Formats: sequence, structure tokens, C-alpha cells
Amino acid sequence: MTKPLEGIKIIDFTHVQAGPACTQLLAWFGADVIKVERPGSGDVTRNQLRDIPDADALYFTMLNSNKKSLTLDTKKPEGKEILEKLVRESDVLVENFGPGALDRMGFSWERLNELNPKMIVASVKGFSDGHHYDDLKVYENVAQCAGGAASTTGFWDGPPTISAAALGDSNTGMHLAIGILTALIGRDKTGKGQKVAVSMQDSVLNLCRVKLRDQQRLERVGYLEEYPQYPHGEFSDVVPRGGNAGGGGQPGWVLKCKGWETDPNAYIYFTIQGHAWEPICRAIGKPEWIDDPAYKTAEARQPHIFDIFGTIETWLADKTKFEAVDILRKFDIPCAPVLTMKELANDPSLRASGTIVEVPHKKRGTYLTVGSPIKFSDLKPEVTASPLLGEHTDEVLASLGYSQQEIFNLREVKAV
Ligand code: CAO
Repeated sequence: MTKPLEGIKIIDFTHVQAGPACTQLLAWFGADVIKVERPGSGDVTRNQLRDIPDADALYFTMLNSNKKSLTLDTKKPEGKEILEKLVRESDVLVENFGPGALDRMGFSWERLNELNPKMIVASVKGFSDGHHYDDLKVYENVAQCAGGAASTTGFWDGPPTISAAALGDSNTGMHLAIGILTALIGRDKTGKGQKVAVSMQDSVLNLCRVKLRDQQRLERVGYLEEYPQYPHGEFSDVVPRGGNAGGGGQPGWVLKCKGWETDPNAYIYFTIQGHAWEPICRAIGKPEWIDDPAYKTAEARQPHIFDIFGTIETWLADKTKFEAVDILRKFDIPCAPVLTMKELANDPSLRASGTIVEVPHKKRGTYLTVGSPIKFSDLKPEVTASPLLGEHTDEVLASLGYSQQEIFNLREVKAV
């Protein structure tokens, strides 16, 4: 089967997580992704949080599958010459260096565009160009704070809280992938490449748009009826942290199930969907609530919503999270068990769908990773191992016309 991105050549000048997540996705869909790494050390994540001595860390292997690795010192003249050759014959260059690093290396957008006017140059930075913080280096949690996620996550009586989900890193990489694919389609029409830039702050904010919605509602009416602070607590003039409250119009909360005293994940998420009130009452054995004016409407329920959740917890007390969901699903109630990483890793449905995959690796043996979350009818993305440092240096240089002797000489001066 021909993969949709086959024939698209990508110079992957990325490191850590935001950039590599983007190029990995494109590699799964068939692009020829050549990761350019500094000789001797490579992407810093190869060494970070190692669990096996002398083998690439999972941090690296889980973000760099399906790629080739070329070692190149792009600060040396020989390295620059090789990069220029690659640029001339590539479709995309992706980078997420600190601000100005690519310019200092001598590869500004203008220079790259001069070398190959058809090439798309895609960048991740912490803040967008021209932003008053655009000189800052940024990691995941910094972006979550700058993009509005931290101030709105957690409990009202605790500090701003970081989400475990990589809203700053992988999320930004996904935005960049959409930008690259859009620019490739644009190039088919115009014949021209362009610069695609995504900032981590903007990408986090894009996912926090319901909180910007809430800021405007708060300013207009002075309260947010779906937050636990309503109606008994106080609102200030900024969107508060709402704990586990539902973000839309449906109240919800994390509720204890059987075993919660000893198992920190014996919980389900329960949603009180307005039109599902009758089935909820039937499911939890409270048919008398169906027509009770104190319970019948969402407005009537809101002032004592936590008492209602308390009653549901009493009903849940003798049911595991899985048993509870198996009952509630029959009543069409939106809910799910709170799943641990161990449960997800062993989930037969996720294995069958290719969302969790086992990948054989030359040095590590087999490791687990997350496969493509996007499913196609005509493409089954296959995940192959991440490359060893410099594994494809000879192959890539030979394809650029370098002889064995020339490659030997480049190694002698540590340019590759
Ligand atoms: N050959 C020679 N030099 C190389 C090279 C190569 N193959 N690859 C990288 N370098 C050089 C760069 O040119 C740069 O040199 P100068 O600073 O002297 O110009 C240097 O390595 C360091 O690059 P950096 O600033 O990107 O690295 P850092 O470790 O100091 O910062 C990070 C890391 C992530 C904070 C920064 O890259 C950044 O802010 N990136 C943009 C935002 C981003 O993507 N963050 C998410 C990372 S995932 O959490």
C-alpha cells in the first residue's frame, strides 16, 4: 500500500518532545523523516530518564519511531555544506530550537528560502514572533502556565496545577503537523514553500478556549453556574479552578467506587446529562427523584448537586469502577472508569486498534508505545523502532553523492 506522505522528504531538526511528536506523526503516514542530531550526543532525550544502561531512553524511543538518524555538526563548515545539500532536495524542515538558534547557525528563513523556495520551514517556539516574551526558552509546564491551563486546573483551595497531558509539547506538535500539511497542499497550488510557525502558548490557549468563554460569561453575569463555587461560594473577576467539574453544560464529578479507601484510582467520572435525568434516577434506584420539583430540572438540582453526587457515591459503594460503568452504560449515561497507565497498557481494545503497540528495538528489546490515534480506512500506520544515533548517516550521505572516503574524512573532523 502506498502511504499518503510517501515521497515527502523532511529534515527533522527537532529535539525533546514538541517537534519530535510532529515529525513522528508525519513519518507514520509515510514521510521520509531524517532526524539531524549532534555527533556524539544527539537528542538530549536519548539520555534522559534511562531505564536500561547504554540503551536509548523510552523518552526518545516513544517520540522518534519510523525516522532515520543522521549525525551532523551544523556549526562546522562541512556540516553546513551537507545541510545545504539536504535543504535543496527536501520538502520540509522542522525545528524547535531556542529562539534565534537557527539564525545563529546561518540558516535563517530567508537563507533557507533562497536555497529552496519550494521548501516549507516549520518551527515551534514558546511564544509567537513579536510577542513580548519571544526571547524565552520554554518547556511543557512553562507553556501550560503561559497558555491559561495552569490557572484554571486544580482545586480552588490549592495552587495552579499542571496537567499530566502534554498540552504544551505534543499538542503543539500536532498543531504544527496540521500547519505543515496545509502548507504542502498550498504548495501544490502555488509552487511556493512558506514559513509555518506555532507557539506553545497559542496551542495551549487553543485547547483552553472554553475557559476564555467562561471569562467573558463571568464578566457579564458575575458567576459560572456549572462551577462548584456556585451558588454557595464566591467568584472573583477571574475564572476560578473548578476541580473536576464538567467543562460544558453538563455537571459532572469524579465519584468514589468500591475500594477507594485503598486504591487511589477506584473512581468513575459521572456526568449528569440534562435529558438523561430519568435514566439516572432509575439506574441509581431513586425513581422518586424523577418528578420531584427539587430534582426535576438542572436549575433545581444545581444548589444541591454535591448532595446528589453523594447519594450516587452511596450507590457506588459496593460496585467496582468497572461494574458501575457496566450498569450505567445500559442507561446511556456518559461515564468512564478512571484508568491507570497499567490498565491502559494492558487494555485488549487498545492493543487491537493499534493505539498501544509493541515495538522491537535493536538495543532495548521490545517496548510499548502509543501508536497513531488517527485511524484511516486505507492506511494502517505501522510503528517501527526509533533509530540509533547516526544509524543512517552513511546511507543519507551516500544518497547525497559522498564517497566512502569522503564520509571517513568527515568523521575524522567530527562533522558527522
Ligand atoms: N550541530 C551543532 N549545533 C547544534 C546542533 C547540531 N546538530 N543541534 C543543535 N545545536 C545547537 C544550536 O544551534 C544551539 O546553539 P546556540 O545556542 O549556540 O546558537 C544549541 O545547540 C542549543 O539549542 P537550544 O537553545 O534549542 O537548546 P537548549 O537545550 O538550551 O534549550 C529548549 C532547549 C527546548 C528550551 C529550547 O530549544 C526551546 O525553547 N525550544 C523552543 C520551544 C520548544 O520546542 N520547547 C519544547 C521542548 S519539549 O519540552
